[in-house]
Amino acid sequence: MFTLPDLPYDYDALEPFIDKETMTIHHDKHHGAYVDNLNKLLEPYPQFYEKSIETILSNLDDLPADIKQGVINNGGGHANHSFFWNIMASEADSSPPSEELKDAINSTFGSIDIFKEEFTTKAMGVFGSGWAFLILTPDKKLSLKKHSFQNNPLSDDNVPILGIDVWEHAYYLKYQNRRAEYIRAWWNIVNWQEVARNYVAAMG
Ligand code: MN3
Repeated sequence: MFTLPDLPYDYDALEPFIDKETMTIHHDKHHGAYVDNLNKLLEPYPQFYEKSIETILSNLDDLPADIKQGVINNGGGHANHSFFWNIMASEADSSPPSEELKDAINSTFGSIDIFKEEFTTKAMGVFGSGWAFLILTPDKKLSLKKHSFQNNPLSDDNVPILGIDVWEHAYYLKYQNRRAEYIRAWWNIVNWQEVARNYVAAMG
């Protein structure tokens, strides 16, 4: 069985950029529902309870056809949100990118500022519900990618390094339709240490 992980900080830790009420509903209700639905889908196929969600999403062809799309949606939702909570931290706990990550971003995008601009443009360009990701491709290149719904980068053999949830449930209570304002605020609470760990792990 899959379980809803606790947030790695308090519900109000990301204030004032992401409010306590949004975090509570987003984690307990939205992420919670993805986990519940995933467990229900896998009931007839309990062998999948033994696998990690990352392994399942990396090998979608192993899934029975009748649950495949459901696992993409709900397993993706579980993996994406588990990832998302960890790449954020309170403003006090967020620190600048490590030298190694900074060098990689600089050589791919030109500078951290250009990277942030291009990432923001990607996130603004997601039509409807979805995510923007910084990924590491199989040939170990950093790249930006939009994903609809809960499709996870691992299913395309890419490793997520950083990502932002731009479903309206992630920001509507505080920012209503102002996605750009949410994204601008979000940069203040990126946990660059965790992002750097993701990068180092993906580089192998
Ligand atoms: Mn969400």
